Amino acid sequence: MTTQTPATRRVLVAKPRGYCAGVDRAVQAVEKALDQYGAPIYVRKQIVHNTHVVRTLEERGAIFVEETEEVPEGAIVVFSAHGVAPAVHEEAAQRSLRTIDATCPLVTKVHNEAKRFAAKDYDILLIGHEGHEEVEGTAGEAPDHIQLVDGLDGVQQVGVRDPKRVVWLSQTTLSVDETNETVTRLRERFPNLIDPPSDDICYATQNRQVAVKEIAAQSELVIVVGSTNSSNSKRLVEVALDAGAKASYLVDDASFVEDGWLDGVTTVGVTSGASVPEELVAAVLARLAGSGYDAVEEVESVPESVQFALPHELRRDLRAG
Ligand code: 2E6
Ligand code: F3S
Repeated sequence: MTTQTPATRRVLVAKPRGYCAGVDRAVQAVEKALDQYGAPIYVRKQIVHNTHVVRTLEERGAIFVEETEEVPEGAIVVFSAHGVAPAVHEEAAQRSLRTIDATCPLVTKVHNEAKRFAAKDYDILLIGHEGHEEVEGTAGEAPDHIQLVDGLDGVQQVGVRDPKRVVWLSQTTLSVDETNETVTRLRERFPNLIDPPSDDICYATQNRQVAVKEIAAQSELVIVVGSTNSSNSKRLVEVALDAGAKASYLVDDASFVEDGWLDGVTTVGVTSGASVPEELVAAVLARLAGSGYDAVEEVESVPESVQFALPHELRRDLRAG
């Protein structure tokens, strides 16, 4: 008679995961503004799309508002990492607000591309998710020249003035594979479509997708830590499913992990979006260890070492102070 030993339950943790350079810079900008100027510091929109980050900063004295009109005259307001339209800068100046712009430099790069192509009178097809703050900010740079293409379904709705003068740009946090498909379809309609001068989907989005693909191919279940309004985190769930995971879920923290998800699962993959503090991943690993998944292996797919300097307004005052 042969006895079967149960397969070892294990966890594969993707690397890179979690904070990107733009999120680290934006969160630090609020923290350092609180240290330098004292509470309250106003922040327009969620500084990054993570409920835990927002709550922690609120506990330290940050006040999150939807629009600059909610900020008292003369107060300090931080603009979120997702960027703002020029009209928002103008409103803030009219209200004499002191602004700290925590827009990720890689979002600013896309704004600059939009301005440059609009100045040359190109039609710009901006691939992105309708209603997302980043897309609203980028489109606000040149509303007369930019049309939103929200995935494959948006391709047929686009109309351009001159098919020889059309460029596509994108939101920074899209699925690389889905965007390639959208571009292929756009190019079928507009064969002279120009590519962005460099990738708009940022390094952090791309690397986290490469890393989740690697663990998803070996896992029955992939848990992605991230908030429900985080575009890049949601894309990791889709990419994991496409890469072969039987199931994948987005969780804000360990308390959302359900026992039923683990039925019959030997290997669990774990990763996190670019706006997610590492302590939330550690808590998910502890939760899984409590269910017998205590063999943990980190799978590094791409080395990452990008860092950004703090916003210049803050650096100036930190130097002076
Ligand atoms: C700014 C730009 C891109 O929803 P999304 O993925 O865009 O945002 P976060 O805050 O979850 O991720 C970081 C980020 C900030 N990505
Ligand atoms: Fe910037 Fe990309 Fe992070 S655009 S905020 S580096 S996800």
